[in-house]
Amino acid sequence: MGANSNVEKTDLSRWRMKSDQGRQTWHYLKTDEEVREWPQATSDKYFLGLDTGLPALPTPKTPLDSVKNGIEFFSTLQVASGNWACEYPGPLFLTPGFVITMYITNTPIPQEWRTEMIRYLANKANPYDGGWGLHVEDDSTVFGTTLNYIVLRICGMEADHPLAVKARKRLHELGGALYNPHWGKTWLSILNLYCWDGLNPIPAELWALPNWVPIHPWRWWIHCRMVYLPMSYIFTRKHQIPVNDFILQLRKELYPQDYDSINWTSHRNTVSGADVYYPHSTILNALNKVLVVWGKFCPDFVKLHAMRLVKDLVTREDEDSDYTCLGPVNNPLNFVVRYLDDGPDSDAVKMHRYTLEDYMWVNKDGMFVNGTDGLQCWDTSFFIQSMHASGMIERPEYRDMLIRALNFLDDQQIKENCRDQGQSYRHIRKGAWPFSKRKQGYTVSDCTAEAVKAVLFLQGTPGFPRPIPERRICDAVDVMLSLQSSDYGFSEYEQSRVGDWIEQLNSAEVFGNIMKSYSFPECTTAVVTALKLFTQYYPEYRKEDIKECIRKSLIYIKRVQRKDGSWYGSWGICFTYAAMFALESLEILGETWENSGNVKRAVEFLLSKQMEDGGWGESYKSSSTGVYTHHEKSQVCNTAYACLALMHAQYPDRKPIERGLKLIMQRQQANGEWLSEAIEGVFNRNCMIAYPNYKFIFTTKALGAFASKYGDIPI
Ligand code: LAN
Repeated sequence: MGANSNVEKTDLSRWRMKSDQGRQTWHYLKTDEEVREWPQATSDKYFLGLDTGLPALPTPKTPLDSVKNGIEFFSTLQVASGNWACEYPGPLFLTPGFVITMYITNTPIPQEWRTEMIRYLANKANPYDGGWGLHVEDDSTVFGTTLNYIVLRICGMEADHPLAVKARKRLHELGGALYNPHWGKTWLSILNLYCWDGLNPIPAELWALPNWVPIHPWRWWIHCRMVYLPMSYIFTRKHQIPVNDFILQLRKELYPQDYDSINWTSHRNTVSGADVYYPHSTILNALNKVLVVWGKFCPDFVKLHAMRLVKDLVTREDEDSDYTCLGPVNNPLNFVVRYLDDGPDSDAVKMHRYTLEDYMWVNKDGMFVNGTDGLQCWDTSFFIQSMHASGMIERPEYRDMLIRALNFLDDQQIKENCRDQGQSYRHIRKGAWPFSKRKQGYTVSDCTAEAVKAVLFLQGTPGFPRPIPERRICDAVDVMLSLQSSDYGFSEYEQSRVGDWIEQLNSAEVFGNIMKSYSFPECTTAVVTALKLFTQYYPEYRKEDIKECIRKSLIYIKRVQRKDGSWYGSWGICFTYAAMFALESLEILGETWENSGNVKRAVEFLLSKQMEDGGWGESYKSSSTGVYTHHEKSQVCNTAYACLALMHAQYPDRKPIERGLKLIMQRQQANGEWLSEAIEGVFNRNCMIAYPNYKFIFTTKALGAFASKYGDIPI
C-alpha cells in the first residue's frame, strides 16, 4: 500500500530489539562500534523484513516433516527472555496518542523515530485517497486521517509535502476535523485544535457516584473505563496547551472553514458517516444534554473532589502496572494527567517517558505503536501447546528451547495482588498470567488458562524441571474460578458487572461492544480446557467447584451457538476461530459428531465454507458485519482453525481435513516459514489487529494434531 518513495528511511540494519524479562524495546545503533558489539539477531532481521539468510530445509512429505521445518524456523524467533515475540500492528489510532502526548509533555522524539513513523504512515496511507482509517484494512475516516496527519506534522513533515497535501484533501472531502468522533475530538481539544464545549461531556463526577449506581464507571468494560478515566480528568480541568504558530497553522490545515467562525456547541454530535460504527442511542443523547447542563451548574468543590478521586485512580493504575498501563490508549492519557497534576519534572513523568518505549515497534514499513506492550505470554503459551499437540515436546533436540520458554512463564506469572485492589476496582491477580508481561499486571482469563496448560504440559514431560510449584498453579486456578460471570461464560479481564443495557451509553461511535465485560466462547473454552487438564494432575483441589464451573461453562457454549451451527469469534477472525474453541469445549463434555446435534451443525457449517482449493479463508468483514464473509483467498490461519475444529469434533471423514492440511503444507516456504496473509485478529468488532505468530502456531498445531491422531502419513 501507499506511496512511500519520497520519504526518508533509516538504515534498518542498525535496529535491534532488546528483550529484557519480557520488556521489549527497539534501539537504533548510531556508531559502527555499537553495531559490532551488538550484532543483529536473526529475529531482528525477520521483524524488520530483512533477509534472514536461513537455509532451505528438506522438502516435507508428511505433516510432521512440515511441523519440524516450522519449528526450525520459529525457533529463530525466540528472544533473549525465552519468549516468542512479534509485532502487533493494525489499529491506526494508537501512534497518534503517543506522538501527541510526547509533543504536549515536551518529551523529545528521537529523529530516527520521526523518520520511521512518517515512513510507516506513508506506507499505510490508502493509495487511492491518501487518508487513513481506524485500522490498516479500513477505508479512510476522519478519525484516522486527522490524527495521523497531526503525527506527520509533529514528526516534521511540511504541510506542502505531497503526502500531506493528499491526506488533507481527503480529510476536507470527509468534512474536515469537525467530523471527528469523540476520542478524536478529545485529542484535538487538548491540542487546542478544538473547543471542549463541542465535546459530549466526560465528567469526572461520574466517579464520585456511589458504587451501587448502575451506571457507575467501575462497572464498565475495563478498557473503556480506563480510557475515560484520565480523559475525564483532562475534560473536567478543560486543559488545553497554549496556542503557538504550529497550532495556528494546523487549525488552518485541518478545517475547511474558518476556525474562529465555528459554533462549537452545535457540533457535539457531528461525526462523519465514514467513522460511525455504533450510532448514539436516544438515551445517550438525552443523558449528554443533562450532563451539559450539569457541567454548567456543578459547584467547583464537587469537580475538584471528583478530580482528586480520578487522580488517585490514575496513580494507582500507573503504580500497579509499573507505568505500563492497561493499554496503548490509557497509557499516554495517564501520562498527560501526571504531567499536569504532578508536574513536568516529577518521577511519574520520568517513568512514563521510560515506558512509552515498551509499546513501540519497528518493521519493514516503519515505526508504530503496538496494540499492547507485546504478546509475550500469549504466543509463548500457545506455541508450547502446539509442540505438545505434535508430540515434539518430548524430543531432546527441543528441550533447551522449551526450558527457556518455561522459565519465562515461571518469571511472568503475577505473584502479588494490587495494593488495596478493592479501591481501584481491580479483580484479583495473584496467580494469573497476563497477555504481555508480568509488570503490566493485568489478569486475563484465557492468558492464564493457556499458560496453565503450557506449564502443565512441560512440567509433566519427563526430563523437564518443575519451577512452578503446585501452590502457584492452584493460585491460577483460583483466579480462573473467580472469573465466571452470571451468564456462565467467561470474559477476558473481569466478571460482568452490569447488564447488556449499558451498551446504550456507548459514546465512542467507532467501536461496538465496549461498555461491559461480555462473555466469549474463546475465553470460556480456554478456562474449561485448562481446568479439565488441571484435574488430571491435581484431582483433589477444589474438585466440586471445578466440576460445577465446567458444567455451567458448557451450558454457556451451547447457548451462544447460532442456529446455523456457528459461533461468533470476538478476538480472531472470526467464525472459524471461534469454532476451533467451542468444539474443543464440547469435546471435553464428550460431545462429538457421533453423538451431538450441536457438533453436527457446527461441522456442517464449517464444511459449507471450505473453499475450492481445500482451504478456508475469512474476511475481516465477518467480524464487523457478524455474517460469515469469504476472503477472496484461502488463508493458512483460517484453514488451521477449521482443521483443528473438525478434529475436535471427531468428524470421521478425514478428507476435508487432509485437503486443508495439504494446502497449509503447500504454502510453507523452503526455510520452514509461512508468509503473512490477511490480518488475523479483531477487537470491539470493528478494529482489526495482526497476530503474526498465529501462522506458525496454529499451522504446526493442526499438522501435529493430525499426525498424533492418524499417524504421520504422507498427505
Ligand atoms: C487484546 C489482546 C489480547 C486479547 C486475547 C487474549 C487474544 C483475547 O482472547 C481476550 C482479549 C485480549 C486480552 C485483548 C482485549 C482488547 C485489547 C487489549 C486487545 C485486542 C489488544 C488491543 C485491545 C485494546 C482494547 C486496544 C485499545 C483500544 C481501545 C478501544 C481502548
